[in-house]
Amino acid sequence: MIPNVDVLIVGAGFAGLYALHKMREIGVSASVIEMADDVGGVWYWNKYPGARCDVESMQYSYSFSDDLQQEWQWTERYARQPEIYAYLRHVADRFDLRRSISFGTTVVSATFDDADQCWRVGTDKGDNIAARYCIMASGSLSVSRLPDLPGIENFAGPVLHTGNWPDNVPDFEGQHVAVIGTGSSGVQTIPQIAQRAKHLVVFQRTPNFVVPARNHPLAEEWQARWKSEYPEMRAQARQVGTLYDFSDTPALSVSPETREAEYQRRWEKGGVNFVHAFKDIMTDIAANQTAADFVHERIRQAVNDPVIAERLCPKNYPLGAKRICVGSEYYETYNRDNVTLVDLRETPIVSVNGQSIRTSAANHAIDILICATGYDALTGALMRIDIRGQGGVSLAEKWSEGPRNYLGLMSAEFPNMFIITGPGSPSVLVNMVVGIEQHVDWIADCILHLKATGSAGIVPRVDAEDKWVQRVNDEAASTLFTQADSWYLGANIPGKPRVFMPFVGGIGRYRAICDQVADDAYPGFETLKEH
Ligand code: FAD
Ligand code: N01
Repeated sequence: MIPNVDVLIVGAGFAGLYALHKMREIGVSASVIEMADDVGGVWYWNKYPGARCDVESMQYSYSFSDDLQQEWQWTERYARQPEIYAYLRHVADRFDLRRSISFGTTVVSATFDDADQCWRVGTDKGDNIAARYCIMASGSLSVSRLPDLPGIENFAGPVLHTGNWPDNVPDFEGQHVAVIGTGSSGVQTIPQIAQRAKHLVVFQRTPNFVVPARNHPLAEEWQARWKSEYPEMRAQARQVGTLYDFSDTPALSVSPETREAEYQRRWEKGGVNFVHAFKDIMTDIAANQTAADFVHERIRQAVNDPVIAERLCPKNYPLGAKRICVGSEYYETYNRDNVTLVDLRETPIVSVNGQSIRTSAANHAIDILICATGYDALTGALMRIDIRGQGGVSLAEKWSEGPRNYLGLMSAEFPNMFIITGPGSPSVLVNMVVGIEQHVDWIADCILHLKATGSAGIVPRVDAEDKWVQRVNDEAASTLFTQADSWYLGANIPGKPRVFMPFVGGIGRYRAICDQVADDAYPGFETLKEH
């Protein structure tokens, strides 16, 4: 049985591992519960061909230990999944974290005990653990979602989800493979599968904007120089998330030629940096259209068949309002003879049968079905746990109209439960390792403050929470982010409330707000007195 602890952490990805290390550092007892049989989180589950990060490896890594960042060698500009997984395994071993992690165990309930002022956490193994604090490091993109296709349960071959990829995957060679979904996961895996499969059919519902990665091996000297500059680089990243080349110039303030040249320069360098070519791309639809037009032209250049090229051009939402994708040879893949693109808006799937997928226009013979169909993002992992706060109030009921919390960190009536990179925080809009470290450090300071002041805990006030939720909504409404049916809004999950969940104000501003709250002795929160 898992023993009682001061801090119970759910999840052993980037967030849970650092939280455990930090809790030990501040001298509180902590343990982690993880449903997988190893550490890694996303990088344990997403073993699909082509999986890699799209924040550069030198930045998509922890900053909390200089020894760690100096000794670890990345091999590519954007590390592949096996390398990031190896890195997280190394972190677990290097900091002796495994002895406090219970693997293969799922947290199913967490109930606040008003009398004893602690959380009582239940698992699928029958544990009942008392912990004063809970840290929900359960992930923003950890609950994968299969599509509701008529007859999918009758499909005779393997049905794989990119976010829950098994170790023993059948060889794609000589097989008829289908990929449903063209978000970041589909974009990464489609070119890889196309190289192996006899035939690949891509079922696209909405095309995405895909910028080239321009991935390459990392030169020794370049990595050494970067490491020597880590103190300054990490300090900057704490303000901006990722060290992109941010512009202060509005897109329409320059000539079309200058604009084109700037887009071209960024296109050639590769990566998400493209979106930061002008300062108003995510706030002004006319500015945004110039970037979209540029990408449309690149698609038309890359794809030989003009009809297929038009199908691949996203036209009904602003660039960046759905998470921009970073790909390698993505558009070029549609020039291959063994790849077919099916536009589900023209010809929807009618049924899945034993060995085929039937659309309104054709029957496609399929041996292996790959679903790159995304996640119940940001709230999904929390909603799967029966979380009950003061007086038995249910988090799922409280959030039924959309997530409500203060600073994205804690929800009123749920004392001592901290949420890492969840809704109401910059979360998935920034380099998530930076967001994770900021959250964990803030939580550690908060726990130390509570200990120093002899408090049994902390809980947000409802009025502070209401104001924060309003602010998150208002800031999002002033951008173009709300103008697409994205998972940021829960639009990919039938019945999920349509609320833009992350805080769009950036990690620097957000950090300043959180720090100010801590410096001012936690206004907007109430502390619990020891009984
Ligand atoms: P996760 O890594 O999701 O870990 C959460 C863990 O909690 C999981 O292991 C899960 O099994 C466990 N868990 C959940 N519920 C329970 C429960 N009830 N009981 C027990 N265990 C539970 N972000 C970037 O900033 N840059 C990138 O380049 C980038 N690339 C990505 C690529 C892919 C393929 C994906 C899917 C995401 C990517 N992300 C990227 C986002 C990614 O989610 C974060 O960067 C980061 O890995 C999140 O770490 P985490 O620890 O918060 O969550
Ligand atoms: O998921 P998605 P993802 N029938 O939700 C389609 C991170 N990530 O796993 O847009 C047909 O983006 C759906 O279509 P539509 C990153 O933050 C990063 O790709 O809903 N199609 C869409 O095309 C990313 O944003 C990397 O119309 C269906 C696709 O499936 C997030 O994870 C790599 C369907 C889902 O796209 C999620 O990415 C991978 C249906 N019933 C992931 N249901 C990096 O490169 C869904 N779709 C860093």
